[in-house]
Amino acid sequence: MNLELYFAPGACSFVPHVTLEAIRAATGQGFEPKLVKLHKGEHQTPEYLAMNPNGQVPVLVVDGKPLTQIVAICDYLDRSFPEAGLLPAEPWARAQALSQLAWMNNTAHPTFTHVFRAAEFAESEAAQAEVKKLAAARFRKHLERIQGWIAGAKTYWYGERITSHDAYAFTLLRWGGYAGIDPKSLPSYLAYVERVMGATPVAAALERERIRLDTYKAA
Ligand SMILES: N[C@@H](CCC(=O)N[C@@H](CS)C(=O)NCC(=O)O)C(=O)O
Repeated sequence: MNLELYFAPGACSFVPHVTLEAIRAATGQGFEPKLVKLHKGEHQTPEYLAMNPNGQVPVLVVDGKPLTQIVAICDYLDRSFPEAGLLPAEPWARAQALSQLAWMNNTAHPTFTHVFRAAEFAESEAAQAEVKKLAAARFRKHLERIQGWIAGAKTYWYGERITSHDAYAFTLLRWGGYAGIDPKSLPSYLAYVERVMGATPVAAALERERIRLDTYKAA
């Protein structure tokens, strides 16, 4: 199988990026990372839009065929490489895991988009500042919910194996820094993310993307 991942450093494409590194570690199946320079508009070219009409990362290309949307990509990778143990096998536990992944993707993630790209949601500077402030407060509640979910985690979200959930949890806490949320104010979430960052598949993706948990700047 030939796998290519279109990704941008620090973006949500970190989730399938880590997932593919976890698959490589568990099965030996490799993938080709394809860097997309968002600041240069590489996601808006006709060729890219033919793969993903939304003009977004990530795109997973499987034997020449593009697949978009993180939840679909993670589900596809889990079904293709069950030995990597990315999602629980038991139907109810699997549905719960997909429910959490979908919530991170369709609720927490778009809330952060309102912080990061407020100009797309309001015209005047004052209105944009208000959108940003309200979305940042809401985003903090989302991070607190994730902190509650991982409260019982021994090592990673699902025990000893790194999964897509760990990569999303890292990404959202990292984005929190841009929303003015100090990761130290979520101590058990931070301790968990520090463990996650030390795992081999995560460390490989962090290195390739050249990112760290350093987005928070004290006011
Ligand atoms: N629901 C989409 C979200 C994708 C998304 O929001 N991608 C962002 C990066 S985190 C992006 O490519 N933004 C570039 C743009 O919209 O211009 C998915 O799961 O793939």
